[in-house]
This record gives sequence, structure tokens and C-alpha cells, in this order.
Amino acid sequence: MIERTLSIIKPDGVERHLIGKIISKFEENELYPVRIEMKHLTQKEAEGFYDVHVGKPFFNELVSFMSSSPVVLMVLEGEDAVAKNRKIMGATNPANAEEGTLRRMYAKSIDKNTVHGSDSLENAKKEIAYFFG
Ligand code: IDP
Ligand code: MG
Repeated sequence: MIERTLSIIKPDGVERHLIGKIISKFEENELYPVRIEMKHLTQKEAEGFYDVHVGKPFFNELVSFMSSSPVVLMVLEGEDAVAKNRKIMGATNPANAEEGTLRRMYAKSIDKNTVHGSDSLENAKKEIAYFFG
């Protein structure tokens, strides 16, 4: 099924000039951006986006990192976009991410792990609506 999912290139990816490489990887895998916006999130926007993680030990650090400098917000479209994007990203902790995944290639740590991707079709719809209306 053709789906849409939300992808974010996190501050560490933007700062290290990886936008082009990351988008190329998606395009090579037939995930195509249909919306793109570069944005410096406010603390409130980051908190709202990650509200499922409120109360977790890493929440404050996550919100402060995600609002520390600009990110790239993207809607990706393609066959099985949600699962495919998660596969291309690799595991949350880059130490556990498979060879060839974005996090294995680029992420330095579990907290600065370069990309976000929606984890279900339901959350993809919510996350796309959150940023793109
Ligand atoms: P995901 O990004 O692979 O979906 P989630 O469990 O949804 O992973 O966590 C959201 C984000 O929170 C992660 O991408 C990572 O940046 C951060 N995070 C998750 N677990 C930890 C942790 O144990 N320590 C520090 N940061 C974490
Ligand atoms: Mg998640």
C-alpha cells in the first residue's frame, strides 16, 4: 500500500551537512519527499511532538536537543513507507543498527541519532498533521 510517513533530519544531521545524503538514500529506496520544511523547533513544539515520551528519563534532553538548532521535516511517500523508512533508519541505538542503515552510517549516539521516523501508520498521520496540518 502507498503510505506517507514523517521523517525528520535531526539537528546533528543538519549540522554535519548530511541532508543531501539522507534524502538520496530515501530516493534510492523509492521513498519520495512530498513536503519538506527546514525549521528551528521551539521547545514547546518539540515537547508536543514527543508527548508520548513525557516522564521518560531522556525526555528533557531529547526536547532540548531537538530544539537546539534547525531540523528538516519531511513527508515521505512510497510503498509501505512507514515500515520501509524504519528499516532504512535502523535501530534507535546506532550501536545496534544494521550495516547500511542511516543510523549505523551517521549516528554518533542513541540521543543524537540523526533521523526520526514515524513508528506506525496511525502515528504517521498524527505526526504529519502536527507539522503540516
Ligand atoms: P525511535 O526514534 O527509534 O522511534 P523512540 O523510542 O521513539 O525511538 O525514542 C525517541 C528518541 O528519543 C530516540 O530517537 C532517541 O533520540 C531518544 N532516546 C530514546 N531512548 C533513549 C535513551 O535511552 N537515552 C537517550 N535518548 C533516547
Ligand atoms: Mg519513536
